[in-house]
Amino acid sequence: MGTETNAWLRYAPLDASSVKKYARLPSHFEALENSLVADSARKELIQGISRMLGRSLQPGSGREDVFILGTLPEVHKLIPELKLPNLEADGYWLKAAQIRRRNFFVIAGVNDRGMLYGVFALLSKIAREQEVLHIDELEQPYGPLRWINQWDNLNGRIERGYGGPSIFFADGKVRDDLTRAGQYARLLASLGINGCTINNVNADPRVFRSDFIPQIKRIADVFRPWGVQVSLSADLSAPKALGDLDTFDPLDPKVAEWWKKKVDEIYGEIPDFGGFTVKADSEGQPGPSTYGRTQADAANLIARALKPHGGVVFYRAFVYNHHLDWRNLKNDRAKAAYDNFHPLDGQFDDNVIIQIKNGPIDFQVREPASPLFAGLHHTNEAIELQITQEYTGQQRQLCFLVPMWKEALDFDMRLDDQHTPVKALVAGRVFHRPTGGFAGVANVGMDLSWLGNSLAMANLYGFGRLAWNPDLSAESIIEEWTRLTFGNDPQVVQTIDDMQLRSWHIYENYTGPLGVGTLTNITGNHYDPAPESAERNGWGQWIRADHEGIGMDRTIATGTGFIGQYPPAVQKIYEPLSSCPDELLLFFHHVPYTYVLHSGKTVIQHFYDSHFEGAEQAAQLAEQWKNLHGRIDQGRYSEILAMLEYQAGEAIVWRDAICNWIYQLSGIADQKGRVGVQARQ
Ligand code: GCW
Repeated sequence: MGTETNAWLRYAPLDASSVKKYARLPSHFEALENSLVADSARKELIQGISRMLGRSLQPGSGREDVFILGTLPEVHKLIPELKLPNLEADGYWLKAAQIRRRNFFVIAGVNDRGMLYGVFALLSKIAREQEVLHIDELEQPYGPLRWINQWDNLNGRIERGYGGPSIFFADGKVRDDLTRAGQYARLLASLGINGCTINNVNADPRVFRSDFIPQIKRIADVFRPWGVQVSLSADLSAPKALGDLDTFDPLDPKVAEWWKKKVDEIYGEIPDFGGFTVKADSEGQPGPSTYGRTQADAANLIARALKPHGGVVFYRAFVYNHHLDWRNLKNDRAKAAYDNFHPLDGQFDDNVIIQIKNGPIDFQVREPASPLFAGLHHTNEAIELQITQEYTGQQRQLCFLVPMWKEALDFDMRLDDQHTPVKALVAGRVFHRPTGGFAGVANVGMDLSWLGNSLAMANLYGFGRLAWNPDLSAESIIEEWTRLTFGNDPQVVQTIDDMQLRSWHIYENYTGPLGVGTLTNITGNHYDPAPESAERNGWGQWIRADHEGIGMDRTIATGTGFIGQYPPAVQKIYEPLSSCPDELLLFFHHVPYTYVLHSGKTVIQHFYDSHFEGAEQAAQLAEQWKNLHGRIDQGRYSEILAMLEYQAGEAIVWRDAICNWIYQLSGIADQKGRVGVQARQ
């Protein structure tokens, strides 16, 4: 197929009637700006128009109808008649105008990155056969920072990566051939992603070795033309682990000096280096607790080294104790992020961003929004979303996560009883923070489809689109993606959109409904059904299922008190059983199996019904896909059909495992006779 690595940037030729629609687009271009990024913008425009419309754009000589590519001030100089809009960094303006009897199609960016984003936006519209001839469109990002995290190890393997080996590293070194890294940067740029952390947050200190930094520079060199800043995950113990010092105490001046020198060295090689992502005091990673220091001490230590160069630190809030005593009913891992970071609010430097996972546990199939989003008023924050489907089918099952992310981003924290959606908090809009934004854990690999199957790429696309504009609906995002990836045949678009939009709920149905957690094997592969693996160990992903009932009591009144971390108006929703939504019931409450949901069903019957329904729905997905036979290329058709048929089988495995488990525990048979005593008769 060859073009698969282009994902949503295929620029497939449009059919003749659509090509005609764009006949009045200019035949020439003028590029006003000179830079690496501006060159990419120009080349991309020429390539996209040529591939989709079969026309080769020529440099203008001052008289023809032209595409004008430039920054806003440059455009103003050329066409003073145009009144320039006010836009934030990375924003762009697409404007068709007739001036002095000449047709101008202006693609203007606030900076060269904005201009590149404008080109991608225009080409996306043409690929989707949108009207552009009279365009006047302003776009700017919702928040300043839109980063991707890759959990790549230097040996070339990727933690929780399901799309093959690393595109960056092999055998302890940066790969010789970085073609795929460059292609990846282009894909990211088309979404407006402006930073990428290339190594695992379980970080290897060797990235800081002086012979390694020039290797990182080679990656920065292939990212630069696309406006994507390279950044590194930092092991806080690096000064000691590399043998340079006998301590990594964040308050020791020698340690501060080490980081300053190291950061200066990095910027010497990579002047547009982005900064660091840090996982500390979590799951065995070293951290400031070794010296009795705070997370703020550690974050500020490296932030100060980065500050003179304009770099930032994404400091992860995923700090928790994985040796919790499960016998203590007051213990609760969900409380950890807030307990660790809320008391430090206001102590972080301005170039530190606290990176908070969307939910308080760990990327489960459904969780409430983390209360920490509302718990930092004097600190920058970012939301961490997981594109790689660690707990949601590992790209071997269909699970489009945008509807789930939308729930977190749109969740209203009701601070001071005012509308306070999470998206506004993370973008720094509520407390007028200098920065903030979005981080997505992608973990693409060398597989030609990047993530392991081409439908999963809707999650990478969706993350990028939401990071640019979280107000977009899941429906509009998937419609864009499907058209770009599979073309504009209405039956193809409608079928794939429908499958993708239903897929998260289907996966939830046959794995872990009612907010109970994914019920997967949490100590092993995070994939197979194994609910018992979550109980009676220190990891704190407890379901608390016994013969009487199920669910974690996180209430203020009788439980762990986790609900108390939310603003009062949110507490009022989750604390009383009468208002807690069914889909999160077991996250917040421990109830008997016979408890009656708002839906009118008992909890136990809901388990049976949702698992049988989910397995049926999964089987339907494969049937739906078969309707597309002959409408899309055979390669992708067969690859995806095989995946969906496998998924239908897995859904049955899940259904039976979970239904039998809960029947064994509860002793209550399925009213419909599918599980338990009646099933055996
Ligand atoms: O979900 C867990 C994963 C770990 C990961 C960790 C984290 C990088 O199972 O593999 O480690 O989260 O987010 O730090």
